[in-house]
Amino acid sequence: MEKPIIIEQQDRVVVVTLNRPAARNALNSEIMNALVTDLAPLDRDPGVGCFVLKGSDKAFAAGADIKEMADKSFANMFGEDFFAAWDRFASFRTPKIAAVSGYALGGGCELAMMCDMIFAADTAMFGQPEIKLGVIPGMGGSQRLTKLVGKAKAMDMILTGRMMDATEAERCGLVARVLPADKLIDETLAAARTIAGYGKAATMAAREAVDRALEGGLREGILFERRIFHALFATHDQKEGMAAFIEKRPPQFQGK
Ligand code: CO8
Repeated sequence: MEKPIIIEQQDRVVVVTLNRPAARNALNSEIMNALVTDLAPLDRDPGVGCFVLKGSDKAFAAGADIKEMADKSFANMFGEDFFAAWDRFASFRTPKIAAVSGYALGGGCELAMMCDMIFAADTAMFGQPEIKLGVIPGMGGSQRLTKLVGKAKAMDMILTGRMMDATEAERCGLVARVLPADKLIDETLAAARTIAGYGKAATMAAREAVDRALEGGLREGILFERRIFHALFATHDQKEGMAAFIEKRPPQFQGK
């Protein structure tokens, strides 16, 4: 049987490929369980500095698996706390980049938004079409999309179910970079290698600090950022990074 995800490590970068191309990478429980279980030890591994999550050329992921959900009752969904395990993926502390080519719809768009940033091929199409199925986003989309693109665009996407192309997604802040489809993976890997080349304590701290800007109030976020900034002065990498700058040489980060 095909594996639900493929994991390949290239030095300090781990590339994860969603592997249900025939079903447009519809996210079923198997994919979810594999992602949270198989990536957990890599997330804790100091030798892993960045994750890249990708799908196929046609689809990053076309949403939660509709066939798996269709017959469930409220009691099933609530009782199982269906899809709650995705929160574990979102809370991985290693920086993660979504490389989106083709469709990122429903849960696929929500999965991309759980990553720290999205690089999109010029073929990418984003959407939260759940309204067409009689439901609403269920993997954090109503919250994350609104934080990322603002109320006007989020309401437009979620209430009409329309798709947004890569250019619009970049313009409204959903996407960090738009790239020609044939350059997507190389450019994403280059960024991932850059991130993985820095000290992991600093990159983990940086993403947590940025997330605070979205998750809490400004006052609390600024204090949180300042305290983490102070704390990084206890690391080897801060001493090394600043010394290397002053001595005009490349830094040798050790992740501690
Ligand atoms: N679920 C299950 N199967 C899917 C899904 C999906 N989301 N998307 C595509 N597939 C399957 C199709 O059924 C088809 O299967 P088969 O070959 O057996 O007929 C196969 O993938 C290929 O699909 P298409 O022939 O439709 O491929 P196209 O390239 O013509 O179209 C699209 C691609 C536009 C992506 C189209 O497949 C589509 O619209 N898919 C559904 C998109 C959608 O509605 N997504 C939202 C799903 S709901 C959701 O994500 C809620 C998340 C929160 C849940 C959390 C609960 C707590």
